[in-house]
Amino acid sequence: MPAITPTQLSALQKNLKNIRNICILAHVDHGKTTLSDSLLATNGIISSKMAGKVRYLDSREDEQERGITMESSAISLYFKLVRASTEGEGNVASEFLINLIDSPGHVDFSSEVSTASRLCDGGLVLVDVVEGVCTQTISVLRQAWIDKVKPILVFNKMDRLIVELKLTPQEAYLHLIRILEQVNAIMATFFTGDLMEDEARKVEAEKQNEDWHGEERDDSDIYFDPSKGNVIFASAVDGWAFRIQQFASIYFKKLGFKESVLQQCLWGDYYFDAKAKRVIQHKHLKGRNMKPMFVQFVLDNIWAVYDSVVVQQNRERTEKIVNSLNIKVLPRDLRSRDTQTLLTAIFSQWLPLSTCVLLAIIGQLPPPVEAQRIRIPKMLYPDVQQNDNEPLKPTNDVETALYACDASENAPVVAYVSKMFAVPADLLPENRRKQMTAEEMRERGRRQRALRAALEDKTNNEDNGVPLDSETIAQLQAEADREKEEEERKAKEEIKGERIIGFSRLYSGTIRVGQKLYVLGPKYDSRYPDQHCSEIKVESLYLIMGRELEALPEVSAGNVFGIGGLEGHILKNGTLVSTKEHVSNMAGVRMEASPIVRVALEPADAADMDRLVEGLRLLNQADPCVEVLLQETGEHVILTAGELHLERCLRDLKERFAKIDIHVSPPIVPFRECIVGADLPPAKDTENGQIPRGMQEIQSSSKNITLKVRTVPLPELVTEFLNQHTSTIKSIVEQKSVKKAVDEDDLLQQVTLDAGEKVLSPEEFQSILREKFSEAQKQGGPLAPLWENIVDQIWSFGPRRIGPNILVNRIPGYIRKPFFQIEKTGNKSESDVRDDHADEVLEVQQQNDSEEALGILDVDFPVHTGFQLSTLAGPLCAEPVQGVCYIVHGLEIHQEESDSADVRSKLALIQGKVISAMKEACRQGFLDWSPRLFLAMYKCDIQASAEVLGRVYGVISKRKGKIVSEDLKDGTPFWQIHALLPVIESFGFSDEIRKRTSGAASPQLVFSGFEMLDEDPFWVPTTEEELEDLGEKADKENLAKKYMDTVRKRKGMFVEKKLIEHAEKQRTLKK
Ligand SMILES: Nc1nc2c(ncn2[C@@H]2O[C@H](COP(=O)(O)OP(=O)(O)OP(=O)(O)O)[C@@H](O)[C@H]2O)c(=O)[nH]1
Ligand SMILES: [Mg+2]
Repeated sequence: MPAITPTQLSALQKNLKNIRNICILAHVDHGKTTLSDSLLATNGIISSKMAGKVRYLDSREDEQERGITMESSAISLYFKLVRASTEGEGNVASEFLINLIDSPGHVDFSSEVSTASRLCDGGLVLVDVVEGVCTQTISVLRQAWIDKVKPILVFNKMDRLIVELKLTPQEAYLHLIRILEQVNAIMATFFTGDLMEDEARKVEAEKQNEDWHGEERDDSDIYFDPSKGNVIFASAVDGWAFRIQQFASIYFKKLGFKESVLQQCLWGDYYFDAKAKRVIQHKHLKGRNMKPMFVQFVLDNIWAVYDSVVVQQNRERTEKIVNSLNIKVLPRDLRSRDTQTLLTAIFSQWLPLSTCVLLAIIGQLPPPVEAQRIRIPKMLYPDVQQNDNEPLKPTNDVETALYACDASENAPVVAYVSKMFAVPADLLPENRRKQMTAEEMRERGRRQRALRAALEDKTNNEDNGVPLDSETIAQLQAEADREKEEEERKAKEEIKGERIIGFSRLYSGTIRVGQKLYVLGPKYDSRYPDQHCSEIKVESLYLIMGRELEALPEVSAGNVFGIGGLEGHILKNGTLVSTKEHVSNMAGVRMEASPIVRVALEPADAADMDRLVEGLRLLNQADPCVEVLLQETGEHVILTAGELHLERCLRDLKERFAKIDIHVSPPIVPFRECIVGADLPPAKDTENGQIPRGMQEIQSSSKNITLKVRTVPLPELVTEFLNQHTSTIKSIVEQKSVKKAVDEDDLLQQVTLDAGEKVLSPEEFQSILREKFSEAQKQGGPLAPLWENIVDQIWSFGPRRIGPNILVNRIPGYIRKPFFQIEKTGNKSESDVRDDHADEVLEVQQQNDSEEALGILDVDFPVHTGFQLSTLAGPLCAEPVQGVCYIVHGLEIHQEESDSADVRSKLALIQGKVISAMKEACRQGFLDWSPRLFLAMYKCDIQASAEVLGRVYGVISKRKGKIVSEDLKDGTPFWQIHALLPVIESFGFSDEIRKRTSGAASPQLVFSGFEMLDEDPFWVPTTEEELEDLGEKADKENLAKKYMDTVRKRKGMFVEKKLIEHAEKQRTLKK
């Protein structure tokens, strides 16, 4: 039971100054959940003896089994701070409410981190001092930076430096300095990144002759520095933590300094000259061998405790230390053989983790009022330069309320729902079984006693041969039975199913149960107030207490809470508002990890299909990252961020959402198709002379049109550029197609875009693209002349209009509008904008004289469509094509084939044939070159000690991975390995590594993009040498072919197979 009642908590919710909303962030396994245990113990939610062992916030069964957090969970904590009053005697107590969110560290769940940090004003960033800064450490720091979440750095697992690495205090100090430098270097990169953006804005403003209002940024307060109080040293398992401030307050009198002075020199290059009673710097040491003050006054003490308790297990010395620290340890604990108990007993009094962390949170992290002033403008206007010291001024009443975190009655309600989560319905407070009141219990006890007495009476009387009062007994018995039945019935009636609760933060106003609010979806745009918007009634409000929820009648601004009644209105995130005036959408969260692992699902029993569909609907809602699709083939497909995420989703589906057995297809991994021309001659000899490679001339089967298309590979640097700027192309296409067909829009929506990609303006994009092509021209090669002027002739990008392939128009006498020229649609009437894109043509030399005859404009769009289709599904295994340029050199119309009246009536048919002809031309042109497959790759980070290094390499190479780098981590015996691993080979990789190294190494896999597999899937040995090396059948496995065939087989496409493997043998058998 919490030490404080929900009523008290909701009173606390109103005291804005004393609220802190914080999250715990770190790389996987750096101790987040363990640390939060200690904080929970202060509220009596778990016993302090068990803190660090139960990992209470890992409430799922699989989280406990694997020891990995998979969902972020929140808890509200109460903290009372008693301070000596500044004026005169007596103490002042202040009460604080801390809403804490524990987030997962595994990359598969990085979306949970972004949903958590959005709701918080501050964060604890943990670093395991042995592993140091890891990949996720960097990304959580970046997330905090983007969301303007103020961080505190926690050096966790300090005990490992002593017990495992056996460092001396001096060595440990140097080690810590190094990690701190690394973390600060990362902060500096974010800062310079912002500076560069400012610079770009300034240039832009100057270009347009606007005044530049930007101010100089100041980076002094973004760094971590123990003397500023934003660095904590901790050991979450042993339950201790300190900031140097604590030691300063212990020592300042003894050493005769001011406390504030000592605070400044307890960390850094300062030494204490005991004789002169002075602090000196390194240069004044004059060869004396002295320890830095941090070592002398802080680390040495802690090392001494570990030394006597754990290493030497010397009871006398321990007792001495206990006495000198002036703390009391039970004799039982002192005698205990379990060193852990003794350690905890000492540290929980000397340097209690919870007090230190809570004080740091209260002292360093801003309350909602302060935080919102800076965070909200950034959320509303992410593209405007902002200075934390002088945040933007509100421009209307809603913004005023938001910036000030106005909790008053008439302030507009604005809340942000960052994710939806599922709770078993029987855990909701309204469904929980009521506890019996004391009165009821007494009454029940009385009746039971009466019954027992009557029964005893009966037996006694039987012995004595006295007739019994059977009626009374039967009556009592029946009553007891009825009661029992009643209870059972109630228990059975337990509410089944799952409820979806919104995980939210209220930024302004007060919400009450029963209130009506508008829900704005992520696509809501204040210019179209009726779209993506609906109205709901608040069904319930909850205080989130880990796995339990407490019902609340109302919530006021500045708090994190749960809300019921959003089912069917919000899918993953959204904004809740009480008025539609002046509000804007806060829901535009960017995806950190794009889901890459895709599986098809079907129920084990076909009759359960409905339940699967329902389960998938719930899953889609309850998980911020999963994507659920119904494919054209009728297959249900889910996309997940990785293997572990997939596992969790399946478990949830099977056990909670669908409650059925499910068959899962092997994971489907995407490929890309591409061509290279390295060792092929640039032109082919045919009967009619030379034809350039990739050139195809194809007549449509309706015979109306002949297309001449040349397919060539794009220069690598161009492909790379296009791949990096998908969202720029998307935004250009969107600007071009405003008001055009709606379904196109949806096509674009299906593409998940990378986070962190900067959207360029069309002009910028065009000029960089030009540079890239001219660079490619300079590099020379047989294709170089093709790149001349190509940017002006771009017709389209594909597939889906935004992919990394280009369609180029070089039809003589046919000029289209430059792709990058965007008309302001304002002065164009809607009828001018045509679906078929003919409005983008500038000049046509019409060869025909009659209006009716087939013209080039009629087939413009079909040619474009043919290109889009053929790049969406390439010739190898119908996967998307990348890095290919299709140049339309000619489009000849054969008027004689059809009379003009006929053409108009059959236009649709003819257009269809043109699409197929274009597709065929692209396909054949593609196959004229040497095709290649691109594999989706994972970037893989592993830390391993030298002993298991060999095994790790073994597993990586078995799975066709590549080592990119390997370094010995400074000051530790660990190697840091970076490798690339094909996604298709990665299933079971983590488990295999863990097994082979007995758990000593565990990899982190992050999707890193596509990489070419340099092998032609159609290659067979032809020269004599190759035949000699490989034999006629080329028994050496062609990996590209293997992958290609796997995909073809899965898609039900034709797979070329050798039917007879051992023909010779069969012949011998026949004889
Ligand atoms: N030696 C030592 N081990 C610790 C400390 N803190 C945590 N651990 C251990 O580290 C492991 C991971 O701890 P967790 O708290 O689950 O880590 P986490 O950061 O919550 O992990 P994820 O949520 O999965 O990212 C557990 O085995 C803990 O016992 C510490 O201070 N010292
Ligand atoms: Mg955890």
